[in-house]
Amino acid sequence: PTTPTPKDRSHELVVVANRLPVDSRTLPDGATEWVTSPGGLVTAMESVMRTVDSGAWVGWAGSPGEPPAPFEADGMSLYPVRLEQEDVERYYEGYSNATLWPLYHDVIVDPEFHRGWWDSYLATNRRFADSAAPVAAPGGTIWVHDYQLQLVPRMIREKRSDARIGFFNHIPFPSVELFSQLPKRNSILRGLLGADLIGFQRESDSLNFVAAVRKLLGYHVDGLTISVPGVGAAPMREVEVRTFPISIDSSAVSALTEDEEIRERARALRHDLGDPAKVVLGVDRLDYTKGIRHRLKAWGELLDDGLIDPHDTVMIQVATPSRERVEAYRQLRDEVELTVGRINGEHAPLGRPAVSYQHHSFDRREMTALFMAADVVLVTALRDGMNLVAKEYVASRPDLQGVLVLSEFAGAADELRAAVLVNPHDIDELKSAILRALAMPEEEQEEAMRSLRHQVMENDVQSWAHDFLEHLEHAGREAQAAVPV
Ligand code: ADQ
Repeated sequence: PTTPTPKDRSHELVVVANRLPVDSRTLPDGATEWVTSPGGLVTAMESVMRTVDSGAWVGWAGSPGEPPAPFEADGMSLYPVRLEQEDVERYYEGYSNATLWPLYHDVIVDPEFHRGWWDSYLATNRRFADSAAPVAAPGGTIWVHDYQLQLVPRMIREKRSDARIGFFNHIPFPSVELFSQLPKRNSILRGLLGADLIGFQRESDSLNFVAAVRKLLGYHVDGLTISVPGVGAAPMREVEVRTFPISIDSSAVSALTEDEEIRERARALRHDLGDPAKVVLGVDRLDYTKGIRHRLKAWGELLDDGLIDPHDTVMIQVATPSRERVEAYRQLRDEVELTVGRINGEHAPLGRPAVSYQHHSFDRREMTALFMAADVVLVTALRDGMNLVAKEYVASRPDLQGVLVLSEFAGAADELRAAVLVNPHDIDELKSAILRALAMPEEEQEEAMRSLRHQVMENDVQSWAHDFLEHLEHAGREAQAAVPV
């Protein structure tokens, strides 16, 4: 049940993200109902929201035009931001997903630069900032998320210098050489530097950001602390940059594996595939950063070479529909589906796939059953901020069986050192890694999985969020006098 209750200047903690953590559902009588979407960020925020008296979330409700009035859900106040259809096309699909996304993922596809997109990004970021600034309590905390909203920290600071402002980037931050291609790059840096604390997934992202600030803005940098000149008469500020690798709700995922129905489902999944000796799994949003084409190429070649027998080894590829109005995503879908069709046409035994391809979403329980049924999970991202699938697989294997093949280019590779690490651009290396994973003796699997689980169970998304907020509380001092610029 939801009740509209906008509250000004009353929230101790305000989260700002492109999307609100809810999806709308139309009921048979035509009324709208809001259902919480079970993403990682929502889970993380639920745990920190419980520690404050009053929490709020500012974001887009998911459909263009007139937004719903503010409402309450799960003990949080939600403030919907208005996006017109044109903003969806220019700010979201354009500048965010066709300019920033490919550029920040090392130009796997060419980023597009259009001046109209930038104008919309600027205007839309302002709308998010204008919604967030008035609802934070005096001295309250505002936590801005991700690449769609990089201008928001500074825009909020201009109105609310009393607030503590944090920013976390969920995707990589590119090297200064690549970042320099971005038109309006300095505005992006200045936008981010409105925060007191800027968090990244891996150390290399933090270092890339600091290098860009030093080179492009010429600000004084001491380690990961940046001295930012105040605007007008405002004093010099110190902005902290720090690495906070995001995680999952590890114990909740692990607990699902105890559920008898899910265990049965895992057995049934294997049975439906013809009880193969080995099941290999890939789970990704259908995105060109995830290396799905490289994975299928390696798999196809292993079948061609006769090194994998499709009668006893099956691959499942789950590819969640994503950004289907952006051209590069349409092309990718066509290519992936063509390749899967070819592999199956050439290698699948009668009545059974060589690659079982699923282009839809699964719920958490089904996903856990898939992880429990998989002998090998392939995470072959060409570039990925973190990659939560890798951590979900590990959390789903308290039996200590199963092998994770993990790209060095996923943020998770910094922590999950016991995985079979691979450079997915090297198809031969990828093929060897897959064969090694398929042949790995049980004791070796156990040893690796024990080490991976230690990492994932100890560092969950709740501790990630608490850690960030704890650092934010101490960040953002006025700079010491006489710091050279
Ligand atoms: P994503 O690019 O979306 O996230 P990822 O970290 O792998 O990538 O998270 C995807 C999530 O969606 C996982 O929880 C996964 O289980 C789920 N999922 C994928 N396919 C699904 C399906 N068919 N059905 C149901 N669920 C599915 C961005 C960055 C990442 C970063 C996260 C969090 O690109 O690098 O790890 O944010 O910061």
